[in-house]
Amino acid sequence: MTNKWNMLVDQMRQGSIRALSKLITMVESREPGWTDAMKVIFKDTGKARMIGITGPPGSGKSTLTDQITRLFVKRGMSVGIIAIDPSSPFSSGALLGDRLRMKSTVGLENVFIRSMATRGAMGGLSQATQDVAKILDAFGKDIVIIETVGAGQDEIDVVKATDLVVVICVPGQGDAIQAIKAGIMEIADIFVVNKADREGADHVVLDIKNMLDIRDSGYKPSVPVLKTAAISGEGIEDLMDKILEMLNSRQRDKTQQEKHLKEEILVLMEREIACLVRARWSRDGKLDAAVKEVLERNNDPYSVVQSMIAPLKSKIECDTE
Ligand SMILES: Nc1nc2c(ncn2[C@@H]2O[C@H](COP(=O)(O)OP(=O)(O)OP(=O)(O)O)[C@@H](O)[C@H]2O)c(=O)[nH]1
Ligand SMILES: [Mg+2]
Repeated sequence: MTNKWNMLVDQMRQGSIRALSKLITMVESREPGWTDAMKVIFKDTGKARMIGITGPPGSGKSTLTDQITRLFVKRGMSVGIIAIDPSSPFSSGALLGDRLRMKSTVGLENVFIRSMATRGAMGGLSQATQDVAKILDAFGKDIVIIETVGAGQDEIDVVKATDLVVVICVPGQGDAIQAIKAGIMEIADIFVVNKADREGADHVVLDIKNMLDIRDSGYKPSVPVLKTAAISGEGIEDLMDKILEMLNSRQRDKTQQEKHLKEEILVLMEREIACLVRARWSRDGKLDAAVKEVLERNNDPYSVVQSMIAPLKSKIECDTE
């Protein structure tokens, strides 16, 4: 590892917020040497619990995150927040908005907030988010909260990789359940009906419970449905207790972690291979030449891909024999 990375990792370990921010930026943008840095950082991970908070735009995710973070801190825990912003290619805009929403926790010593743009995440949003989460874990955060609207597969993958998924619904959005993207409902560990100060919250609770009953008619995994008014803090303490209770009961469940790790290793491997092949074929215009051949119908895309991976294929097949 180069001196620059070494210094940053050391400073981060000693608690430097500046080094932490810098490291995150460098890993996020995949600066050369990032994997070596992550290898070292990984040794310090595995202590933080990751919570995914997702729900439609404006449902109160940031307000709720702010409130619950305050309670975690009150109980002596240190919290990292990753807010994923779907709209802006730049994280600064998102940061300002989230800082406004999270005003009671911004500036607290034990809280670190980071915004990430969905667009332009190098190496895929899910992987980039997991890397940032690991750095926060290594930094010593007890809890890492990831906030995302859960639109699109990328964002669903982000929450899937957490230890516990909280899905927020709100009354007054027509059919509240319809507002939740397909694929999100299935991964919820806890449902929260926020804005319970508004009319119709009980109705949404019933709708969700009915949906759970229908879905799980054969068995009862008992996904809790809680009501909150994040704006006033109502119900947040109960939500936190539920989250901690569920996290504790899963403490020894290694299967989930194994599944996540396996998925992560495979995704990393795919990207590494793709990078290698891309780099090789971009050199000396090999790819451009192949494209021209295909264009002239002197070759086809399938054969090009076969020859792209041929050297790897023979090596890997030899290896396993
Ligand atoms: N009435 C009411 N308003 C709330 C409640 N929680 C949040 N809000 C308001 O809802 C609006 C959106 O809140 P946010 O916390 O920014 O929601 P979000 O889900 O993070 O929004 P995005 O990140 O933009 O998707 C803000 O004006 C909040 O003040 C609540 O419990 N009751
Ligand atoms: Mg928000």
